[in-house]
Formats: sequence, structure tokens, C-alpha cells
Amino acid sequence: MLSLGTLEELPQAYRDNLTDLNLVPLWPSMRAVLPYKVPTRKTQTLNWRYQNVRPLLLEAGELTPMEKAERRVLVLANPGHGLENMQATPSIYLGLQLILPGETAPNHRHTPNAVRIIVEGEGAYTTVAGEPCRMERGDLILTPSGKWHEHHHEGQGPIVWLDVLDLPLIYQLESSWAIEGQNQQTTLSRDKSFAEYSAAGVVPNINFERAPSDSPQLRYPWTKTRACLLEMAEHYSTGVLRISYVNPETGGSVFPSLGFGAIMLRAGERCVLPKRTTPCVFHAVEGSGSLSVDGGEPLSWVEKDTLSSPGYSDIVLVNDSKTEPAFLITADEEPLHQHLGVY
Ligand code: GTQ
Repeated sequence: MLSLGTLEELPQAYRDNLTDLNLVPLWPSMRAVLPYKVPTRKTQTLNWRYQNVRPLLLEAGELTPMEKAERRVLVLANPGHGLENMQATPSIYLGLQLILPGETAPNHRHTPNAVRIIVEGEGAYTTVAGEPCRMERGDLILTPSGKWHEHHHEGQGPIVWLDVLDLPLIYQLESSWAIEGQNQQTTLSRDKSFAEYSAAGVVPNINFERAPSDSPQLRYPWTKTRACLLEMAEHYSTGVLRISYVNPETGGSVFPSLGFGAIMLRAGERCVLPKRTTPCVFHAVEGSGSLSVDGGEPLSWVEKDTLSSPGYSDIVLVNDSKTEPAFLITADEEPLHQHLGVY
């Protein structure tokens, strides 16, 4: 490897002249932006333990009425990226959102793509482009870029979900903006996951229009994902049990930016994930266990916890239970890495 010149080796007067003209010499910073073989990763391995976040989120419910929040969210910010930047990974924003019974988070739309993963509570629904999507624990609900969405809660007790957005990416592209609208009028009582996309490989053959761009399926019920993973476990006694959430029309990722999946850990399983370039977010839907990165100290997790890990690292997930499976939903930047040719 070359030994590159430093900034200090340059005369101060020369450096000042460069600065005056908004110029920067590359060579002192060359290895910072093009490190040798392995990228610099700011994404820290972290667990935002739900038991720690929940009381503060409920307190936000007392401190800040919905009218003053628009969205009542505590952002899960990775300190490696600077808390103020609200990044869990370079492209992923995470937030835990609270709605109290009878409250509505008003209609709006924005350029970033969003997913909700339901953490606790019953009786809420989010209306996305006119489709009311019921929110049940573990469900994954899409709000693709530009689609109107509003959240309602008609049940008892708080509802909490995890928001996963590509906001940091869209913001960095200087393309992040939102507008508010009147609440949506809809005659539908359910979303398409109940009829048009209720079973793999089967579609209605009347009044059915294909929608090839955004995923036409907005809600991915957890009960079905869970059943699918258990079914896979019946057939595969070894190997990683992992599914991807896809656009049912194309088979591709649900968003061009972020990818979503779910992992089942068999009872007592120690699961070594294939090493990948993309950082990853894990949300524990059921069970408890640990995550270790690059052979480091295992980080414990329980149901409802949300974790992050950097890319280019060896990841091991362990299920603590010797009798029950554990389930995690994942979010990562794979589609983006694929598009860019860096995956
Ligand atoms: O529910 O639409 O966590 O617009 C951040 C921005 C949630 C939402 C967030 C949003 C939303």
C-alpha cells in the first residue's frame, strides 16, 4: 500500500488558498473515503430494548397531544451515525410510534417509503391509498412513496408499531418532502391481503387489474408469514429458515430501496447468517435469544426488541429456548446494494 501525504505536510498558506477557493486535496483523505478492502461502517451493533423505550413512549402520550405531534414517534437513532441524523443504518430510519385509543394520526403523504411492523395493541388500522389495513401484531404494512396514509385507533389501550423508512436516503438525495390532506373517504372495509392477495399463486379473475409498479399488496399478515416459516421448518431440518417479503406481481423487493424479510430460529438453534454487504435491522416478534457480530460479545434480545448490525460482518443469531421457535423480522438495504452493483 502507498503511504499517502498528509494535510500537515502542505504549507499552511497553500492550504488556506485551497480553502478560499472551496478546494480540497484528495490524497490526505484518500484512505478515509476509499479504505482498504473493507468499508468504514458507522452503524453500531445495538439493541433498542422495548422495555426501556415503552415507558418513555407512553410518557410522550401524556406530554404531547396528537395535534402537536402529527406523528408521535420516538426515533431509534444509531449513535454511530450521530443521534441528530436519525439513522439506524445509512438508509434506514426507525421509529416507535404510539397512538392512544380514539386518536387519529392525520392524512399525509411523502416521498420516502415506509413500512409499519406492529409491536403491540389491537383495534387500530392504517388507511393507505384508500385501503384500510388492520394492524395486528407482527403484521408488515407498506406505505409506498407518494401514497396517502392516516392511522386510526378504535381499540382499547395503546397501539405501538415500528416505522421503517428510507428517509435518510431520500433526505440525503434532497428529495424528502411531505404534504397534508383531508382524511381519506373509503367504502372498503379491508385491504387487498384479504381477497386479491390472500394466497400465493391465486388471484381473482374478475375486476382484477395488475399493478406492476408499486407492490399492490400493502398488508402482509404475520399469521401467514409465521405459518409459512413453520411449514418450511417441516421440510428443511437444516439451513437458515428465512423468507423475503416481495411484490407479488414482480417477485422483487417491496421497495426499490429497502428489503424486508423474516427469520425463524428453530428451538435451541444457533444460526450463522451468510455474510452480506448490507447493514441489517432485526425486530424480534416472538421468542428470545442473542445476536453477535464478528465474534463479539453476544447481545441479548427478547420479544419486541429492535436491533441493528453493520454490513460486511459475520452475524450469529441464537434462540435461547430449547423448546419454542423464535421469529425475527428483518429490514436491510439489499435492493439498493443490488441496484448499485455493490451487493
Ligand atoms: O406514520 O407517516 O415514523 O410520516 C416518520 C414519518 C412515521 C408516518 C414516522 C412519518 C410517519
